[in-house]
Amino acid sequence: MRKRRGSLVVFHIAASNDLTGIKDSLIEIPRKSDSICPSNLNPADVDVCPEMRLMEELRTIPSGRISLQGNWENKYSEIDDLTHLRPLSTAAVLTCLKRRYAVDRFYTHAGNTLIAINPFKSMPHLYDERAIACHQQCKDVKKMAPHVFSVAATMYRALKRGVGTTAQSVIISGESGAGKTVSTRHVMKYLVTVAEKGQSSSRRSLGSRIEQRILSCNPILEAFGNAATARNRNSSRFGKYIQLHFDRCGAVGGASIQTYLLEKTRVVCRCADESNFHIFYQMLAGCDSATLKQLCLSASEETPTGGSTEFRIADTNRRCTELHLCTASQLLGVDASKLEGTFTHRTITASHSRRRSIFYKPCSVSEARDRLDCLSKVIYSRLFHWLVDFINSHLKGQHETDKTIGILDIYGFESFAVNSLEQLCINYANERLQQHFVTHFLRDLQEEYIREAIPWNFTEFVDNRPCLDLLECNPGLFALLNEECHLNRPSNSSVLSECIMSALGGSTSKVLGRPQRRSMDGPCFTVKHYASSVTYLVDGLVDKNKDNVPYELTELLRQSSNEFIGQLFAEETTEAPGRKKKTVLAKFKSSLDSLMVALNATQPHYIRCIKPNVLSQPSDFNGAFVLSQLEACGVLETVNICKQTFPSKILYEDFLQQYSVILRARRHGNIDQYCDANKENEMLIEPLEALYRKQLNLTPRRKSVTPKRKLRRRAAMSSIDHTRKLCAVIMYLVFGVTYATNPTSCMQFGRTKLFLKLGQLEHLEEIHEEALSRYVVTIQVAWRYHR
Ligand code: AD9
Ligand code: MG
Repeated sequence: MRKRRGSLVVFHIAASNDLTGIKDSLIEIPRKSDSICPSNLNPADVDVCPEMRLMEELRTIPSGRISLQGNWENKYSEIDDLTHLRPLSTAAVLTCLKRRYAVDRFYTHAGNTLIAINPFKSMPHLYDERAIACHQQCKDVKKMAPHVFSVAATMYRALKRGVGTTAQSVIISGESGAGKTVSTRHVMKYLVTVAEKGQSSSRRSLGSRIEQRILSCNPILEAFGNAATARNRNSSRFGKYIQLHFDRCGAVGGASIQTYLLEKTRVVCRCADESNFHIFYQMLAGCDSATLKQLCLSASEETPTGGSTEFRIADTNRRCTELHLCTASQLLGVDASKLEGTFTHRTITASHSRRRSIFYKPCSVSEARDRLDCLSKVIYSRLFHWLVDFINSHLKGQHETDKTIGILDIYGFESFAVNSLEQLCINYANERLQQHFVTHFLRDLQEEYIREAIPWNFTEFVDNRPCLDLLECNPGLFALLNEECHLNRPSNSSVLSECIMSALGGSTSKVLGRPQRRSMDGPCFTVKHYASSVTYLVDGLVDKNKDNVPYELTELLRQSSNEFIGQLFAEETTEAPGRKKKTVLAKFKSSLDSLMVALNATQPHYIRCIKPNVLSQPSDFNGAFVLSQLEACGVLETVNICKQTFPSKILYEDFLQQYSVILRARRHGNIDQYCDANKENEMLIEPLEALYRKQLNLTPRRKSVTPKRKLRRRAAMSSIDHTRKLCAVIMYLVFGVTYATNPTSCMQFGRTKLFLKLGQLEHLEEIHEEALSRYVVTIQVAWRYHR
């Protein structure tokens, strides 16, 4: 180890994406006494060797000569944004996250994405009123440590600023148990609190009602839609997109909730060690004895436990007694014998020569059992949707505005021992979100830079389009399964599996194949999702996709003497026999299409929730497990791109409209002089002109410029150029020397837009507010003077 001018000299990892190329190179970092804080951290300071333990975790990577010097661990934990890592490597990213996690810094920026690692322990001070107030008061997000509130604060400010796309959204993704739902709650709490605080006291009392309603809808929805699974004791079994509507002053005017595919099969069947929806247990534990009696329940009642299907069958047989039938018919408000009839006989309608005949065909035991299950599922799912509609009707605002913030919390990626249609849908939803990220950020952004003529090195990224094509295109998996449903014939799993493999899984297919090892009973196929490969059991796919609800069952419930049950089935959506029914996959796809349309109309923000270990334990950071999640969502590519990008973009006209007041407010004194923006501009433009031309590559080649050409060029450029010049002047006024010495560190001039670095817009906004108040005061003074 050598020392250079009192600074430590260390080995650091080569700028490769793995640890294989470890080499000792020398870099200099500040002395120990130098203060290192996120805002003044020099990127060069963060080159640190990862320790040996990291190497052990990344078993695939051969160990090399590494040594740790000084208090390096602290240096890593100070890095707030992974784009500051030099060199950027997988190991550096992982070490940084691990160090931060060890000192309870669970949030880290990865450019435009916030990485949130689940602490799995209660940290109330991180989310209390003080934390909210701190984020609300701080105008520049760059000055704050990364936090879920900083994403919410950025969205709220952008919404209030009202420049460019005002509608905002945050897409919270990650695997099951990673912390999406908890993050959603925090974002909502922040927005609602800040919006409420900003109102006058009279408006606040009016507004607080809606705000309280918005916050209290979460526990209700979670009671009915969440359940304990093997991966998460409070797993969301439905997806939700919550849109908060704001008025012009930034107060919450209303909200709406859109839900996606409730996993209703959980009511009747689930894996071992998993539970039913929370509400069943909550009711048994919390209802008073009179209510329990009314519902024919006792506190000692067992809800059916999970288990294999054979277990379930025995359970069902034991439970379906005469008494149960009577109780069910009494509660549902239908005739017991009619109810029994819907389980035991199917109705067949035949039409011939203008006459319709109805036949009743006895059902087999398994068919009767399916019908019983179907009854439970359909009642529960209708109840859930009624609840969502009810909540929505109470959150509806007076006026719809385009000032909205959407929060998407959708079930995390799933891969179980046995995967069926539910997992196929859940993983498809995650593929769509990943594709949104890929297209919106990794591809479109890079393409836009090229279009706008901004110097750019295109970064390659992993596109999950092939997997989506396999699932949703025609021919594709969904099309095949839907067709099988419409053929209306008993489906044979082996034949269907072969059909899928031969139609879609040719030797060239990179995303569909046969399972590597036999893990499930029955034919199955493996899809290579962006997160990992998942093997799906073919058995049951078609039936679940059909999701047939016997017509006679819904008809019976529609005529229920129980008003509420009758209401649930009043607007009968079940098609009468003979009509082609939309499958579950088709419905789910179209609901995701609409979601994507909604998201595309917003300025998206991303939170990637990461699960630090499989067992959901606090203070346990499993490097390999975290790495697989980071790789799956392309964090390294994101960081690479964000390092170079200018995340805020704004049309020149919008920029001037919003910030030209900064120009005017610069000058004090006489109002006439003050308003003479042109004079001011000319004074500032001159010194900037050369710099500006250089940046735009407009410097004319001396020899070729004749006076005539010069005049023509000036005339042509003057109108577009003038706008850009004014933008440059404003940037100079706000960012001063930083801008003058290195303009590209702040901004880039595109053909139509100005591109700014992270945090610049917030800083501009701060100056803008200050300028605005000064300008208003000056006008008031001048007005008084003139009077
Ligand atoms: V799933 O896809 O719905 O199965 P989520 O939603 O990603 O999953 P969830 O938000 O429910 O996971 O978090 C799982 C558990 O992690 C919670 O029940 C908490 O016990 C724990 N958690 C998550 N985030 C935090 C946090 N910020 N602080 C403390 C947390 N604990
Ligand atoms: Mg959840």
